[in-house]
Amino acid sequence: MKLTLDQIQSQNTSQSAEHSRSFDFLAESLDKKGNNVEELISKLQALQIAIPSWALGTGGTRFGRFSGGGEPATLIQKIQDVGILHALNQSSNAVSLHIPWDIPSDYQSIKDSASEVGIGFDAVNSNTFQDQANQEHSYKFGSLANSEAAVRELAVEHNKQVIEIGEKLGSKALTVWLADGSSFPGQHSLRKALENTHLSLQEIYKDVPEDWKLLIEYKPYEPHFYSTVIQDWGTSFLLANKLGKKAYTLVDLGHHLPNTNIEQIVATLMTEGKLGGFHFNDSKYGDDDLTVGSVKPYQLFLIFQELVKGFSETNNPPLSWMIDASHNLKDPMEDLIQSVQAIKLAFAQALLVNSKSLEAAQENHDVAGAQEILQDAYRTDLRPLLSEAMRRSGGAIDPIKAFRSLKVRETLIEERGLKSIASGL
Ligand SMILES: [Mn+2]
Repeated sequence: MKLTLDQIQSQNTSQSAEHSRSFDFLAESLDKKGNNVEELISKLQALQIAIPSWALGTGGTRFGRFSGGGEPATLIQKIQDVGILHALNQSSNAVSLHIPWDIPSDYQSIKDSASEVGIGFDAVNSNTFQDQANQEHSYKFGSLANSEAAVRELAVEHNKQVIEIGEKLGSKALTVWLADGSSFPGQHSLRKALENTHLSLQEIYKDVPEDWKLLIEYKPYEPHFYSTVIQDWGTSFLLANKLGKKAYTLVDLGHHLPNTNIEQIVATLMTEGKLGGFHFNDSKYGDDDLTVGSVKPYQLFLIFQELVKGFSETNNPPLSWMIDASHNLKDPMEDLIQSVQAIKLAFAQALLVNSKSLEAAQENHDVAGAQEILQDAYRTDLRPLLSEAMRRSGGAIDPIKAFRSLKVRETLIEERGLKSIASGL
């Protein structure tokens, strides 16, 4: 299935009068406050968030999985789904592949299907947290951190293969998330596990092309519940620094203990020029993989406020923006549309913050004033601005509404059947 511009514009026609009214009203009030509305729109149009290939099928929990029907069973179908999302919101022009769930069999046809719907390839993700069929050694007791050299070599080799696959597709980053850790005190040597990880990453780093980034993800717990080798941003940052200029820290919002000040982590990493990428999601308790902005939208805004400031005030390079969520209740595509909208909304709100007034309030220790400035931006309803940016780019004024009235899921079920199941989680 492919959505055409005509289909989307026919959806927009019925909403355009109401949209124009609310956009004009917003634009006028933004303008009065000294904002450059055209500049805001072009920044929103430029923001592109990569869609992870594993999020296009229904996610599961360890208790069960309830498939929604019409799921993409092949990589080409996954790319087609990202194409549909991009057609609707004009903000999802890349897919982030997970290897080995999505190893291309025919590179040219994969690239052709992607370019047909205007999709590129963002970071490729390696997987050493599960054993593959007929694998020679097991990752049960760790991969890059394993005490056995043969297991470490296998895991290093896998990462090198993932880089090769990414190069053929035009990716520019490898994301490494390790499940390595221990579930019981004394299970392994904490120092040796870290040192083995460092040495293994050094081997992988040698194969990272000069114009690539190695993104090191961290997570405090799960699947192990006593220690995780790369447990926090500090450990990731330490390894990235040891490895060199191609290595960066990747922040996954769900990979923090409750109440961690993630915006402060962003600020610190950007000061050091070592923030490489983002995995967006939301969480209430842990790595819940909930829709971005569904639980803590104010925190998301505060994070974006640091990102926006960081981009203008530090030399931190551009980031890989990706969603990393996969839930088991919603239509995965509607969930992704909501996530991308939440990211753009937080970004737009952050762009609205009057940085000069905020700095003045900070200099004058005007604590209440600083809060007023932040919350004035956060509490401005910018949804018509998002709609206008999408409309001008050829997308839908309301992507969820369009997804539903164009009967995307129904058509996909017709095409692929009710029982088609996506590879991956
Ligand atoms: Mn992640």
